[in-house]
Amino acid sequence: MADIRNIVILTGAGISAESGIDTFRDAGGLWERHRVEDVATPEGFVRDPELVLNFYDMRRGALAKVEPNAAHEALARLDRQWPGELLIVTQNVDDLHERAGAKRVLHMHGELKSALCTSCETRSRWDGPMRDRPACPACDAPSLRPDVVWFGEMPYEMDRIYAALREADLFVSIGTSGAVYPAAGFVRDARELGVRTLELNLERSEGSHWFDESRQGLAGELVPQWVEEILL
Ligand code: BV8
Repeated sequence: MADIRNIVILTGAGISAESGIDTFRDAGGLWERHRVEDVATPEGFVRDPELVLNFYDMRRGALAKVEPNAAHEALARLDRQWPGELLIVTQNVDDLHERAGAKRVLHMHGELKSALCTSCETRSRWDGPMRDRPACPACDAPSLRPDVVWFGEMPYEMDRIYAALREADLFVSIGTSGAVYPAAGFVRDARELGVRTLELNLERSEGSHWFDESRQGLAGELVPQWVEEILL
C-alpha cells in the first residue's frame, strides 16, 4: 500500500476476547453481570467504593491468567516493522498490547495496572488489589482508585489522538461495538479528514456503515491477515 504512510488503529474489547477477557456487550459480557452505573461511574464509586474496587481488583487479577492472542501479536509485529507513523489507541484497560510487544500504544480509557490518587492526583503503576485501601506511593494517603476513565469522565490524551487522526492516511477500528463516545466518533472524524477507514469486527457494529470497508470475523484471523497485506 504505497500511498499509506501514517496509520491510527482503534481497538476495543473484541481484540482481547480470544484471550479470554470478557467484552462488555456480548452475551455474558461484563455489563450483563454489573450495572454500568454502579461500577463504571464516579457516582457509583462514591456510593459503594468497595463494590467498585472489587470489580476492578477482579479484572486486574484476571490479567495474570490470560495471554495476548494472534491479533495483539500481529499489531506488535506491525509496530516493529512499520516505517511510517503508527498509533494504537486502545479503549481497553488490559495490558495485552504491551505484553505482545507493541510500543506505540495509547490507553484512552486508562489501565487496570495504574492507580490514580484522589488526594494528590498522582498516577502510579499498580499491580495489586486496592480493596484494602493501600497508601498512595506519592502522598501516602489511603485514597487510590482505579486509573480508568469512567462514564462522564474525560478520556486521556484526546489532543494527541486528534493530532494523529489529522496526519493519518488510514484509520482501522478493531473489535469495538462503536457504542461509546468519543471513541465511536473517530471514524466520522477520520472521514471528514479524508482518511481511509477499515473496520475489522466479529459482526457489523453500530458504526459499520461509516467505514469504507468493513470485514467481519475473528480478530485472531482478520488482524494477522490485514497486517500481512499492509506490510507487503
Ligand atoms: C465523555 C473503561 C465527555 C472502564 C469505558 C449520549 C450520546 C453520546 C454520548 C453520550 C451520551 N450520553 C453520555 C455520553 C457520553 C458517554 C457515552 O458515550 N455513553 C454511551 C453509553 C452513549 N461517554 C463518556 O462518558 C466518555 N466520556 O464523553 O466525556 C466529557 C466532556 C467534557 C468533560 C467531561 C467529560 C467516557 C467513556 C469511557 C467509559 N469507560 N471503559 C472499564 O473498562 O471498566 S467504556 C468501555 O465500553 C470501553 O472502554 C469502550 O470504550 C466501550 C465500548 O466497549 P467495546 O470495547 O466496544 O466492547 P463491547 O463489548 O461494547 O463490543 C465488543 C465488540 O467486539 C463487539 O462489536 C463484538 O462484536 C466484537 N467482538 C467480540 N469478540 C470478537 C470481536 N471482534 C473480533 N474478534 C472477536 N473475537
